[in-house]
Amino acid sequence: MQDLDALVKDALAAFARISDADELEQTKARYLGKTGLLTEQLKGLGKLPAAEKPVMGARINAAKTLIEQSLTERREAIQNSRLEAQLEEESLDVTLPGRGSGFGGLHPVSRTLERVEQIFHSLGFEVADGPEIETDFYNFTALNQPENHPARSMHDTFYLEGGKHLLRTHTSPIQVRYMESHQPPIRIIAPGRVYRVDSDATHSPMFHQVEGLWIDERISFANLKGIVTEFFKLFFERADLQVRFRPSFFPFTEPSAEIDMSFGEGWLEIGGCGMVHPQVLKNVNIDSEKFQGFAFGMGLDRLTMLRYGVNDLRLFFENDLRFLRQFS
Ligand code: 2NM
Repeated sequence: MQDLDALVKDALAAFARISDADELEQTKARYLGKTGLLTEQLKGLGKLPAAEKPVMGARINAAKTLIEQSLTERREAIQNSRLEAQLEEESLDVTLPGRGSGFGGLHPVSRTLERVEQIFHSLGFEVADGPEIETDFYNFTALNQPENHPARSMHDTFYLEGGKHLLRTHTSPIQVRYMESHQPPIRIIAPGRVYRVDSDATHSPMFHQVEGLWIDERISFANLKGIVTEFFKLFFERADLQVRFRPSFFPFTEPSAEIDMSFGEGWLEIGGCGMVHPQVLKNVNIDSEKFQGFAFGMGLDRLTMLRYGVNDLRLFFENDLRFLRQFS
């Protein structure tokens, strides 16, 4: 029969080395389990002479108590250190300052729009708005765009299912709606998103336009030239900026012109304009004998590219913060 004191010492030393709960329970089985070392001692009692049984029995029980106590202590110690490690890991310093949420900035095209609105406001224009989903009437028919005009094809215009509605291809329908509900004098700009079936470095299927409209008695092409030239000088902050009006054609204006500008190094096409076609005025019940007016249109994205020196239109719509942060 193995020495009991040595067995207890052995068990206590084994428990002390263990810091894993599962391993501790396995080691417990080695001493206190059904076939454990201490249990074997108890089984051996039967073979002892009757006189030695009580003494040996008491000794074995004392040893068992010692081992069980040590086991309980070790269990608690392991549990405590596990809890402490967990608390340490999950600790949260609620007194630390917040990380902050950063400040957003305006998209460069929005900055351009604000600038355009501010300049035209200073020239006496109001801002008008309208739906991006339009009918064929407001987008084309009212604007004197013939039925067979290529812009009306599926190839160039996004039609909604059913074919009754489309995504506006310019902001002119805003002006048609405004003329329908207001009599002259009318002096508005109509900014917003427009949509065309087109996509490359200089064309996006969605882009931004601003159009202007001034209708009153005795409004002439000279007024158009004055307003447009003044706008571009203010927008680009260049008093030496040149503006040129090159004859062109639009169904909704007559005469019509392309607007070119120059800082002294060649000409850049920057917009279109003309005197509103009498048929357009008739379509919205404005007396075309009494009133005339001019209209013009330009791309806000293109204005933004020129002002900030951006060479790829698609950068505006990729939402890459490395690009966008450069403008705020
Ligand atoms: C342009 C060029 C020329 C234009 C015409 C009208 C309306 F509604 F009065 F007829 N709005 N915008 C117009 C005229 C737009 O953009 C290049």
